Amino acid sequence: MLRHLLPLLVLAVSVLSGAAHAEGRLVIENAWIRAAPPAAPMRAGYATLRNVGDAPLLVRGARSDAFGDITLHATQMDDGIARMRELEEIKLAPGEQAVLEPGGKHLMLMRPLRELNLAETATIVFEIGGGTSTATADFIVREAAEADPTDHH
Ligand SMILES: [Cu+2]
Repeated sequence: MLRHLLPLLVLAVSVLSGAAHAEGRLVIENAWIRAAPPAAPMRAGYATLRNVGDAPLLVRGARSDAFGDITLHATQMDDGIARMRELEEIKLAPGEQAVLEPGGKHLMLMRPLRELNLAETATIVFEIGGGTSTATADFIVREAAEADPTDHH
């Protein structure tokens, strides 16, 4: 029994230490979720993602126990009309940052699983690279600083 278990334990430890190492490389700042009526079927999340490591980094997606599904989106103006498209990943070179902000890239937070009122937080886990490492941030619900003409959610 023990003989079969041992290789599994070694594998688990090496995966964990790999994750901890990569975790230090993605820094998530200014994380917030736009306030919305309780019945809103989706929300938009914003943050600054910074690669503080010395290797390129791929942010492939995100998950949270507060939402049924999260995708990476970009908003772009198309003949004066704001349109969204899904991003497969966000690539960050060493030292590079991506600003997720109203009118630009954002997290599309779909199927809220619980109420999220002003000043409450939702924990969002970003999946990095092949999905073996993650970075986590608490997103706080707040009003947008000003009205956003490209907001279409
Ligand atoms: Cu969107």
